[in-house]
Amino acid sequence: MAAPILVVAAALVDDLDRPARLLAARRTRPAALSGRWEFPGGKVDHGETPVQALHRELREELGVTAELGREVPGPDDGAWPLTDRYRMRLWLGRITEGHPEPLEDHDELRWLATAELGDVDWLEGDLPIVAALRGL
Ligand code: 9L3
Ligand code: MG
Repeated sequence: MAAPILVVAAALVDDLDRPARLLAARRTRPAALSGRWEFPGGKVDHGETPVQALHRELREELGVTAELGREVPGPDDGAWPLTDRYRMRLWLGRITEGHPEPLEDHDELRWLATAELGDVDWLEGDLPIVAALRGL
């Protein structure tokens, strides 16, 4: 089987030290994932570092610039397994420029408080990350 493709994403929070709210985005595509919520991000392109890719994705998908905080490591060598094709790395982030808008691949954004994290239908692969972030 081909090596899994690396995806990067951000848990955008209102405050990196004392996060109270987290930005969730509702996907519009592909059809199988449409309507499900996720941490914004996407695939790392050739010639990009994961962090460069994440900044590009946040600009393209939400129109924002963010300062990245710590990486939230997953169980698979630091990454979060998504499917047999994809694994994902995720960083905390805080928006420093721009107001987030669902510019591509999303049709709705929500700032969720801790008590609201279970209110949206997260992608399967993102659920364990949501659980890991609850402790924050
Ligand atoms: N994916 C899952 N959770 C996420 C992100 C950003 C992506 N938080 C999955 C959905 C797609 C694949 O990774 O199957 C590639 O993502 P994209 O490039 O379509 O955003
Ligand atoms: Mg994406």
